[in-house]
Amino acid sequence: FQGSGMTRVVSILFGLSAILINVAPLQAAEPAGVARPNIVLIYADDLGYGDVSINGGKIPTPNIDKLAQQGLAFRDAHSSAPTCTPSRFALLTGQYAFRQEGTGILPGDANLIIKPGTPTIASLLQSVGYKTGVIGKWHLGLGEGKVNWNEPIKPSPEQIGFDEHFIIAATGDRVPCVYVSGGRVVDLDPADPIEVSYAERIDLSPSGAEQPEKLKQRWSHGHDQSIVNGISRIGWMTGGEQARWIDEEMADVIAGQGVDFIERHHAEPFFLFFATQDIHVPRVPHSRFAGKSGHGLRGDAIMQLDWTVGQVLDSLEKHNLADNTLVIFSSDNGPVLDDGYVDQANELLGEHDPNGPYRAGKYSAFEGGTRVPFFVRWPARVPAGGTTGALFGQVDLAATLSALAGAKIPTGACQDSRDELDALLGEDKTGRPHLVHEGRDPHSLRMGPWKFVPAGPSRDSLNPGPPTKVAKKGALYNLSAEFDETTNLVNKHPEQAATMRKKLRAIATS
Ligand code: NG6
Ligand code: CA
Repeated sequence: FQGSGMTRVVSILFGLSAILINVAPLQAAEPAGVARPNIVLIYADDLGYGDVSINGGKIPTPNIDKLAQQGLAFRDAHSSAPTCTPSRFALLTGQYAFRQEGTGILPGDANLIIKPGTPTIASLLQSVGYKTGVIGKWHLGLGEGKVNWNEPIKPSPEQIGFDEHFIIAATGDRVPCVYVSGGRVVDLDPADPIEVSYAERIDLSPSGAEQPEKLKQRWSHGHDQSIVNGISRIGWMTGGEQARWIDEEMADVIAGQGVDFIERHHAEPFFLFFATQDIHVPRVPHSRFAGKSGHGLRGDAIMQLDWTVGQVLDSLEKHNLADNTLVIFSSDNGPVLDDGYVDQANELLGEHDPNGPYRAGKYSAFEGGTRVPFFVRWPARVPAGGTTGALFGQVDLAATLSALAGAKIPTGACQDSRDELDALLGEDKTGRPHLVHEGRDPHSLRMGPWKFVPAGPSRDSLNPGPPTKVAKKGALYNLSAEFDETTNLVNKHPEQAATMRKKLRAIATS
């Protein structure tokens, strides 16, 4: 009796699950024929438009090139700002960073600048069932008030939509030089607590300023405070010896975390924000890459970045996820050569052209500041081998990925983010009608082929040096006639300049 009862229950359950399986595809709100994709956003640091070989770079980047060739290559895609923190803020929140005070380059002990509860790409995807994780460079602050690095740190990425994190708090050149995961410093020995300060010299051991000759890599400007792993950094740090990272191992650690995340979540929809430390300074690649590019440590770091990308892509392949994973590859700002360490980035540059045909790079109001590599691969949906000239902003990813995944953005949130899914998938080749290129103040503006740079100083080189001073009337360039912003058309087309000046004001005050 029991046996036959069980059999009946099992067969009813079996029948029910068969019905459920049968109806499931009809209910899905997905594009016909494809399941909702996993999303992997690979975000390199300080990688210029021309730094990848598919965009003309002289350093081989076979994995990144392959990714681009298997999908869609953007020619006119932009980070929001020419530095890290505001770009990442805009990327995750779908809001231009200028709307909030205190969103410039953050010190390593800054507090989280995205208020818990603010919708982010991560929280939006999480709301529709994605497992979300961030690995690598964070640089959006942690905790509130004075952070105690020896206790659980809150708020962390967990409070703004990431189920998991394994991050460096700020940059490779800023203390604390430790990884943070689950709101705690990884491998911290409680008997050797960490102290961090940007205000006061708490580290009385010799600094980078005092012992430059003993350093593994010397500083050229700034970066002369606490010495960690033979390299002096910005800020002071004591303790946490066992938890300190080793720069040479960082790419392996981050790649390993990425592979592990995919392995653990391969059976459910996931969103991975995979933000490499490469190729930010200090450029200290593993011995597998050091000296291998023939273009110095900066080139070696590019090769290491490419290897890292290969690790993530291989892991998708291994789990049979490549076809239905949307992989986006980009960078947080344009390129820089001397960013504070003596690493021969200039001397060994050779014919390599980090900003491609564009003007200037990191920190600049000109195109090289924000026009970055941007590739989209989603074999199930996006044909291979495409290119697009659509104007695309990373600030649009919040609304675009939400639209793709069916997440609803609360009213008033992500105010600068536009649903540009058609452009992301290569179906609309125009993209945004206008895009702000955030600067310290003022901001520049793109409208179609036009670029308007208001009056003010702007970095105009891939190295520190005197800025170019844009005169009172501003500068206007037509990028369809020339890529490199050399001919100022502000006197020839004053009406276009006036329209753009007005538009900038309208966006800033909206
Ligand atoms: C600057 C640092 C630079 C880099 C940058 C942030 C000095 C002299 N320069 O202040 O080395 O760390 O901040 O880069 O300290 S970013 O990519 O994170 O925006
Ligand atoms: Ca950066």
